[in-house]
Amino acid sequence: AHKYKEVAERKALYPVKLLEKSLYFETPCLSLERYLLRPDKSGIIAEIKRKSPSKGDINPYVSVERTSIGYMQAGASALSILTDLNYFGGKNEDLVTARKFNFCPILRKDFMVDEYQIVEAKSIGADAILLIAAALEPARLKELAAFARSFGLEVLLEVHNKQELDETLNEFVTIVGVNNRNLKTFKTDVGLSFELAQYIPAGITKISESGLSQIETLIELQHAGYNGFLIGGTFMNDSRPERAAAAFIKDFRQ
Ligand code: IGP
Repeated sequence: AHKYKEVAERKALYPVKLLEKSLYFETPCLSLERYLLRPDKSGIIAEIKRKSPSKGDINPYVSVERTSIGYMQAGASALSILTDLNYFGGKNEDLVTARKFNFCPILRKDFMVDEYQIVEAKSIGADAILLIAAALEPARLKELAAFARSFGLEVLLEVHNKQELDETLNEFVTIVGVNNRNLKTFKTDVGLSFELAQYIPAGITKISESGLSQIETLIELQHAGYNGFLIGGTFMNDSRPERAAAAFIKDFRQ
């Protein structure tokens, strides 16, 4: 609910007409899907988040510039930047910063409820947005997905169970992420990704999200058909997340 208020406030300050002047409207988006599948990349989407509802403070003073450059150099396929302030301590400027120093696709991680946030995502240089099945009616999710695609933004659909997947998958979605974190208990169970893999249609790029910390798990997930891995905490818990990412990705590639 805080999202609607926040969006209304920003809309008043920065109307769509103003956002549309951003140079990024003239720049095509990079394809998250394509970068996940690139053989010279790792398939890892490396995340920047300062805090979270489940962990509290994680890395509140992280340097977005150093971390995002380091993630890219470590071989991340893409970056995930939290822009939600209330729960995750992020802001739009974090994504703007990451964009300035990086060539890889950037996922704007936020709770999307309004078209305005999608225009905003494009205006700050994002390449993809997250739509959470648990937070949106299927028809509404489809509208937002279509709207995002009209700007060239790719859509990552996040699901927690088969029902959400069946109800919300639509033709505007090319990437599905299974979030291993239970939203009620905040516990993660990678078993969920293994369970749901069989229900995600062929041709959709599959991502496993949350609670990933072991190389062996990633390899098993690859065997189960996953093309991408969204990793936050495992990197962000280090005072130098880019160093943790470099070590992890190096091991993963061996
Ligand atoms: C990363 P982890 O357990 O590696 O830190 O998780 C990512 O999956 C998680 O931050 C996330 C998230 C979200 C955050 C997944 N879906 C939706 C905010 C909103």
